Amino acid sequence: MHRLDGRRVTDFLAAKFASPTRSTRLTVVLGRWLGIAFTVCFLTGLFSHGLQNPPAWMIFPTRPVWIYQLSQGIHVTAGIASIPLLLAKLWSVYPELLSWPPVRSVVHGLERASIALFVAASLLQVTTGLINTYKWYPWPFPFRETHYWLAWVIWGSLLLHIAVKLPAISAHWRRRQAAAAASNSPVSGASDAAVGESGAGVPAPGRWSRRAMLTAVTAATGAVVVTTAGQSFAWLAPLNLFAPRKMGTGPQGVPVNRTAADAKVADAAMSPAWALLVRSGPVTRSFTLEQLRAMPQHSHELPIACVEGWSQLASWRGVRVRDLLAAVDAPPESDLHVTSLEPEGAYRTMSMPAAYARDEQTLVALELNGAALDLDHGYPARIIAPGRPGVLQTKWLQSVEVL
Ligand SMILES: Nc1nc2c(c(=O)[nH]1)N[C@H]1C(S)=C(S)[C@@H](COP(=O)(O)O)O[C@H]1N2
Ligand SMILES: [Mo]
Repeated sequence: MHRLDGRRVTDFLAAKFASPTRSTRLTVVLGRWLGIAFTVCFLTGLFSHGLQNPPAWMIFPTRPVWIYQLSQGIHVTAGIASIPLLLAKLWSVYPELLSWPPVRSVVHGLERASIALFVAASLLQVTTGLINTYKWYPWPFPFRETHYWLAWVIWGSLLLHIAVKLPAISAHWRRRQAAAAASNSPVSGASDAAVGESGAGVPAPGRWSRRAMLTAVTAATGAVVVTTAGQSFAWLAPLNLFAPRKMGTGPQGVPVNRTAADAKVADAAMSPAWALLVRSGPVTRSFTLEQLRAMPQHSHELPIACVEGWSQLASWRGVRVRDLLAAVDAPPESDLHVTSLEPEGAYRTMSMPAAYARDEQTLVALELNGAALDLDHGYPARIIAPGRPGVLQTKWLQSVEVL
């Protein structure tokens, strides 16, 4: 029997998967792209999280009205793009992940631990994020909180990783430097020495050049972006093959996230006794659908922009929220508490900061694209406000109260 020798195993694996395409330069180039994609995801993610769980200093931009549609479309698209980039980057370094002994010193051990954390958190982040865009939640933890905290874990471990690898990164930042570094003294690992090439690299027969590898990664990234971004960006909608929601589908030409049947509101929403309750302090009024229709009606083109990335511009018509506030003598500068007829669940209640409540485009919508709201779009009345995540555009209204 042979004793299992770790070094032998990893040397064997490294030799088996060796490719002259792998080099520090390739890793740095991929790392740059991935770094950009992750930074974009992080910043747009913070914005989205802040809109839903606002810290005290949060600002709530309402113009342009498509600001959240844009930022969340970019968030989901950059997240999808980072999947092929992350896989390619892992491919470019994994002989190093297999190097033996696994820990050479305390610093080396810490560095590897941070990389393990970064890789695990990143893979979990992009796969759960992707699955989430398919409206599938096959896990017991709350998605948004987990997604948010994983982002900080990724960011922390990434900064540590960049700090540790700074010498290699700066030596291979420019193509010319990289060529020199590869032929003189490889900064990290034996991969550069094995390459024995310069610049874009002359491949050994039967091997890919680095440029071919980068072209393939670019093509793969471009392909996943182009076939999914049409859920968020109308001009790419015809190419939307894989994103789960298609623009222009669903009742009244707008996709539905959760139907009235799913939300168990159909009976309450169809009830002839329905009336919208509006309250400010001691003043309470209730408005029947007829009374709401008798008030001044306003029309606005506003998007539904789901946190899951799909969005759709639509034409909404209804009563200004600030007119309803005036009817109960509330100042337009009021934070609101809105409830849905929905009996339970996270969508039942919604807080609306004054920035939206006072906005002339924030409506209690009664119509969508020229007809009374479909039951699945929130009949008899729903909220539509500029610049807000779809999840806060509450359907099947019950009450609007000043906090
Ligand atoms: N009461 C209630 N409002 C709701 C929801 C819900 O499930 N219940 N879904 C929200 C989500 S996540 C989105 S993206 C939008 C979608 O609106 P639509 O179904 O009319 O397209 O409604 C929002 N309003
Ligand atoms: Mo949503």
